[in-house]
Amino acid sequence: MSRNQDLAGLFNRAADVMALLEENSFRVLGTRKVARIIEDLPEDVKLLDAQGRLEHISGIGKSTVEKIHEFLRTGHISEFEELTGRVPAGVLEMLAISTVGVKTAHQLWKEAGITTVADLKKHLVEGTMPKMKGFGEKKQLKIRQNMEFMEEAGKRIGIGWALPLAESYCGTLAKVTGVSQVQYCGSLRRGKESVGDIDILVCAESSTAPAITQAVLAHEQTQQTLGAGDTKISIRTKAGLQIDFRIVAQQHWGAALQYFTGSKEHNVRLRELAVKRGLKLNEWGLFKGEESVAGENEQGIYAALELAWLPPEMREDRGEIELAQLMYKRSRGEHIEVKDQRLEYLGQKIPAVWPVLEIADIRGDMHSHTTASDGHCSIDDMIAEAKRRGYEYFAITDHSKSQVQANGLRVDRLVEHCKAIRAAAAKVKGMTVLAGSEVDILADGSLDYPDEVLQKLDWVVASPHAALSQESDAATARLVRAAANPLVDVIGHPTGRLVGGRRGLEPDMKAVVMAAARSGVALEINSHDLRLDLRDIHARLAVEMGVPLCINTDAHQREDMDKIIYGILTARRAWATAENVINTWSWEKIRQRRESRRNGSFEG
Ligand code: DGT
Ligand code: CA
Ligand code: CA
Ligand code: ZN
Repeated sequence: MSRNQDLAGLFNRAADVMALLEENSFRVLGTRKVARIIEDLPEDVKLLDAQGRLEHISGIGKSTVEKIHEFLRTGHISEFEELTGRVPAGVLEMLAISTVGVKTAHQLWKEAGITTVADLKKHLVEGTMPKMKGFGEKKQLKIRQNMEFMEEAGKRIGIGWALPLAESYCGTLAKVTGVSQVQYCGSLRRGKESVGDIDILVCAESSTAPAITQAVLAHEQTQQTLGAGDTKISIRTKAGLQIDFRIVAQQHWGAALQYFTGSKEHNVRLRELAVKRGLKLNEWGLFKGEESVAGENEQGIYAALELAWLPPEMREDRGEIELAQLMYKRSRGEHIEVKDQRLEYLGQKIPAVWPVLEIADIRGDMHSHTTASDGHCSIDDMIAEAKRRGYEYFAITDHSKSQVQANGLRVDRLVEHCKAIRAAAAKVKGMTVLAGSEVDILADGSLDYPDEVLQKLDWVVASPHAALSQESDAATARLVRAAANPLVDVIGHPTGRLVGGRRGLEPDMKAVVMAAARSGVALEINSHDLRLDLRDIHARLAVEMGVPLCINTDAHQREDMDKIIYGILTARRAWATAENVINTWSWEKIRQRRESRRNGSFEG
């Protein structure tokens, strides 16, 4: 929800300003924490406020509520503006350069008198930087390189780019003699929709470093080395992405894996748990004094902290630590009581081992296109591909008539198309082929085909494509209305957002999820790496409220079906297990639910 993001941005920015002004560090931390809480809210702050629920959110105190009120009234927070006025705008801009943290910016400002990014660049290029402690040639070069990179690339890289690239480097390194394991970490391993850089861990003795360096440099995507030592190699790829490789010995592998996977917030919590037990946790291991307690594998570290191991996608400090504590207890046969509100919905279902959702759990793709609308492959080709993947069912859902630019089908063409799909289906053994539609949800929430037409289809995905910048209230009403139609099986890419591109609809997602819960419609996680819609926090809301998800690829050609992995990663970030995803069920189970919704006997 972008209003929440804008508000969180103000708190984050204020925390930066406070740090630059050397305010009390508790105040800085507290402000950052509030920013994170707001960022993670699955509902619009305006709505929460209107319903008087703002003050009940843990971590949001009275003074924060007052600030939020001011923001909702005026769009700004005067206390923060007053603070920001005390720092030159250019100094704040510098913080966007990676490797320029608050400390460095403060130093540049106070010691060198540099107050603009342009001025900073000039000093770096001309070598006129005043001498300062901890500000040697190396650091200067790094800042300069990062500035140049920012000018080139500007923003974060989508997971659809980063994951194949990381896998390619990992594949290359796995073949190097002396390398026993390779794993990408960081935000990529956590399955985030976009990443700042790629972090790769290589398990080997440091004597292998030269061979590893050689292999990295020989990779066809490597453009430039930023640094190469015995334990760390940094490069820039041709696409402008930075990759950091770290070489780690076997006995530190698990600790390094855990540390570099993050998130930083998750790690901070783990370190606190370690400290409480008189232990020290870092990227080398978990230590009691000098003695190593754990470090060779991740499980050992979690277990020593009395936590169950959790999938990387859940490590965002969004309640997973509390869950891991309960899972650990349960695995040891202890009675558990759930007090944490966020965990309540899991209730007595808290497992001893988290049942990680896998690609193999997916039994069918329920949203795809053919040349009948804007796809690139025939009905037969798409069916063959689904069959090749071992799917038990497969839905062909071309666009409806309003999608003129996508060659959407008028009713007469839809009838013909369904005939063709069913004829093709009759030739397929062992896979149920569904003749469906991706029907447009029009701006007012009505559908692009009348009910009589939808009634005849085997599968109905309803998605918004146009009017994606409408007001939030209108977007809510639109999606709620579409969700209420029992002829709709799935709401496809519910917001229409594009990662790093279009904001899409910004409905009151809780209202949409509640409408889905009432009607029994599933909500899609569209797996296309540029969509990932529902996004993680919204899908989490669906899971918490018992609304099933449907993970589809929206394939427009055979190879698009590979993109299912991105949907799976997003679903894991939403704490979904196979149970929460309808297309891990048998077709018979889906069909029965569909029947009951269509004949009015469905009961939540
Ligand atoms: P990104 O690259 O912006 O998408 O996000 P990450 O999470 O990959 O962050 P990155 O690349 O800066 O660092 C990789 C991991 O290293 C991060 O997930 C956790 C760990 N890490 C980095 N900085 C810190 C820190 O200051 N404290 C702790 N505890 N861990 C850190
Ligand atoms: Ca990273
Ligand atoms: Ca990194
Ligand atoms: Zn669509």
